[in-house]
Order: sequence, then C-alpha cells, then structure tokens
Amino acid sequence: MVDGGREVSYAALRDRALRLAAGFHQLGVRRGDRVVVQLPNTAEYFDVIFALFRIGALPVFALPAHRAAEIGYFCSHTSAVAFVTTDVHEGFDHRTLATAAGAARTIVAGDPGEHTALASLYADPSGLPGGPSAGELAFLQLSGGSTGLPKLIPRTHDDYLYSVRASAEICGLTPDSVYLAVLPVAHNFTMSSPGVLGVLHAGGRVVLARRPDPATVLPLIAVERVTVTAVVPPLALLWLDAVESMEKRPDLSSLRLLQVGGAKLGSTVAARVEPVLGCRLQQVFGMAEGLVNYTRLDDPDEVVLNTQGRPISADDEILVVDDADQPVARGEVGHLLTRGPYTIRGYWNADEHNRVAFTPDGFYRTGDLVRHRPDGYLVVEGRAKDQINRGGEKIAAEEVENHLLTHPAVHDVAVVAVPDAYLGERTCAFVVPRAGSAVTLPQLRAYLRERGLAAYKIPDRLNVVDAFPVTGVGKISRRELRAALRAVQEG
Ligand code: J2J
Repeated sequence: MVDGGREVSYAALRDRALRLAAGFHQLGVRRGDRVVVQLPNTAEYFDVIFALFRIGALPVFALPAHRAAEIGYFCSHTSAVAFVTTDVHEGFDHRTLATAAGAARTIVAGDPGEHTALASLYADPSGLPGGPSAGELAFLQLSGGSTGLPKLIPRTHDDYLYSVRASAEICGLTPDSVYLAVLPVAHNFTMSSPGVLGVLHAGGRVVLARRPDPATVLPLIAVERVTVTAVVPPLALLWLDAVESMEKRPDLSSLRLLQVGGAKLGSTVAARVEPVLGCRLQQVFGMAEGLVNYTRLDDPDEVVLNTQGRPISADDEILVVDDADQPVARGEVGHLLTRGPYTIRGYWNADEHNRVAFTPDGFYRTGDLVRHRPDGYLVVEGRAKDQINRGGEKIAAEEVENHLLTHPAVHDVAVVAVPDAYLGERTCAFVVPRAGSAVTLPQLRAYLRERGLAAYKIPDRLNVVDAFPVTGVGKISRRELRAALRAVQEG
C-alpha cells in the first residue's frame, strides 16, 4: 500500500492490524461493539478496520464529509463505544466532532489534542482472543437513504468476501494490479467493487489518493504505474476534460481499466473514455446493500457504452416489477427488486422500515427503475426513491427537509433533484416561508452548516413559493409533491 511517501507491505499491514487489535482490546472494545470510523484515504484506515475485524467489533463506515449531525446520529444510533477520526482534513478540524459523537472515547489519527492518539494504541498482540467466525457481522455500511434518518447496512464477513473475490476475478485483478483509491475508501465501491479489498485479495498494490482532482491524480497514475481506478461520472468527465486540454499529455500508458459507477454515466461521456485515456471502460452499478453489476472486460462496445452491466453472481435474482409488484415484460422499465448471496435481507435495527424496503420473501426494493435486457444486462432508467444522486453522493430528501423544517422562517419545504450538466443532479429546496418571514439561500445554507449537516447535503438552489399544490382531497403526499415540483422544475 502506498500512502504519500509511505509504503506499507502486506507483512507490515498484518502486524500493524494485529497490534492495533490488541490496543483496542485493551481499551475494552469487544466482539459486536460498534466503533464509528471516519478517516480519509490513509494507510491507518486499514490498520483500524482490519484491527476491528480481527476482534469482531463492527466499524461503522462514516465518510470524511460527515459532520456533527451525521456523526452524532451514527454514534447514538449504534451506541458506539468509540469514535475514530483524524486531526485536520481539508481544512476541517475533525476533533471538534468529539462532542457531537458523545462516544466514551475519541481516538485520533495524527495530533490527538485532548483525545486518545491512535498511534498510542498499538500493543503486543500475543494475548489476543480468537476472532469472529465468517458468518458473523463484519461492519455497518451506510445506506444512501430515502427517509429521514440514514439506515445502516449489516454485512457479514462471508457475504462481503464472496462479493470481493468474485469482483476481483471479474475485473481481472492479479498481483500486478495497481489500484488507485480516489473516492473515499469507506464507500462500498472503493472498498469492495473490487476496490482496495479486492486488490489485497489478489495480492496487488493499492495507491491511496488524498484528493480526486486531476492535478493530484494524473501524476500519481504516471508515477505509480496505476493499472485500474474507480470514479463517479463527474470525476470521469473532469479527468477527460483535463487530459484533453493539456498541451503535454500525462503518461497514462499503464492504465488498463477505468471503472465508472455510483450514478448513471451518459453514453456520450462513456464513448470518450477509451480514445482519451487509452484504457478500457467498465460500468459499475452497485449498492452498499449488496447487488453489484459490472460490464465485463471482454464485452462489446455496445454493451459497455450503453448498459450498467450484469450481476456478479448467477445466484443474484433480478425482478423488474410494476407499481403492484407484478413482473413487467422483459426489456420494459420497472422497479428493480433483488435477492442474492451478498444482498442484505434487512437494515440494522430498523424493523418498521424493513417491512417496506423488502418484500415478504426477502427481495430488496432498490428504488431504481431499470430495463432488464434479454441478454441479461441492466440499464438504469431512473429512480422511484426520494433520493438525490448528486454526482454519486446520495441525499435523502426527507433528511434535509427535516433539518430545514426546524428553521424559524420555514413553514413547509420539499427537497427535490434538479438536472445538472456536470453532477447529473443537484438539490433544490422549495420553501413556503412563514407569514411575514423571508428566506434566502445563503441564510438557509449557513443554517444547515451550523446544524452540522455534511456539505454535499446542503441544497444548491432555493425556490420560494407561496403554497404547495393541493388536490381536491386536500394535501397531497410528500412523494407526489416532490414529483410535481420536479415536473415544474424540469418543465
Ligand atoms: C446509475 N445509478 C447508479 C450506476 C449506483 C459499486 C458502485 C456503486 C455503488 C454505489 C456501490 C449506478 N448507474 N452505474 O455500492 O459497490 C445508484 C443507484 C443505486 C445507488 C446505490 C458499489 N451505480 N447507482 O453507488 O449505496 O440508485 O452504492 O441504488 O452509494 O446508487 O448507492 P450506494
């Protein structure tokens, strides 16, 4: 693993993880305990998660962008025994989140201030008790969400490793593979599709990028002889534009595969990847809940440019249904339901939500609208869930609405996606102000930042309206309201 100037061998990673496991254990962290982990793309990240895996404690994978609102919720919802974070990242002092976290202990990679230094925990691993078995929970991953509070996704060691191994094979990883981790390593794509874990499984080399911009990434690809990397569509576009506008093209000759996923990649952008970057494109349509689809390395261009791939496993069941859960004709657009060997059957401690998010026979309702082609490939056509996909970052409309509703000048609010040429979608808040009050975008944005909401969830646009549409029967549901407002916005 390469982290800036630092290289970590497999043997060193193993040793560091075991010693850190001993350290966590001495602190009293036990099997099944939750530990919220929020670290940027650094080698320590892997010391921490492998250490927790070894004990059988469950990391909760927070993103570096999360702030007090999210971290506080993750810690309280999971009764976390510890919060592991960094000192300062991208100008933000993460130690200030300790209060919101309210965990018994905050552990800091780097300068710990008044907290516990991660570096002080590494200890003699000789007394470590046995680890968990393969069928036990490994961690809690975050759901993109479509309701008020983020749901947690319980993945087991064996289901996850199955998807990681199969993904590594599909993506042709070998000990010669060099993977550049650009997106946050905590994200399911970067972690497992095939991601860092897939590369470690194959015995390859992982290069960690602190930032995803072309000025950071393109030289890294050249110097480290990167063979494969994974990005969201806006980043692919940014890199393509950067490379095309350079007088002297960077040396990208080592790059064999660019994986693009997390949001729909337009076929025009898709068609530029191979000519501009000189590598193969792979579309990846995945979800932290499980199911991951890939175009295959030897698929014809028609498939690679126009579809979001097919499932990892022959045992991934795909159902495409109408609003009444009846199967649509093959090739028609419908709701994607899925069940399979590495797809969860329920969110963590969310019985009520699980009754709507899963069918009685255990299919996960993805909220995605797809076509299932006769050749088995899926094409994502849209979304039925109340989520905004802002360049791959998922925002639950209701979560942002609930924060805005606490503002004294806000009478009512609906948060919807608006199309955007670069990010695919941005967020627009339709607000009905309280009588006699005025609201402005800068004011609402500052308010949400103060409440500790992650920046990517803060609306890009504001539309002040007198009232929301109502029907003859009275007020329409928020879901219909959002749909109506989306139509107004697009029209
Ligand atoms: C359209 N929508 C897509 C795609 C995800 C690999 C890759 C991505 C994720 C991920 C992941 C899409 N085209 N190619 O976990 O392992 C939207 C869908 C989906 C949701 C899941 C992985 N790829 N999406 O993005 O849990 O709406 O996982 O249901 O963040 O992203 O989001 P998430």
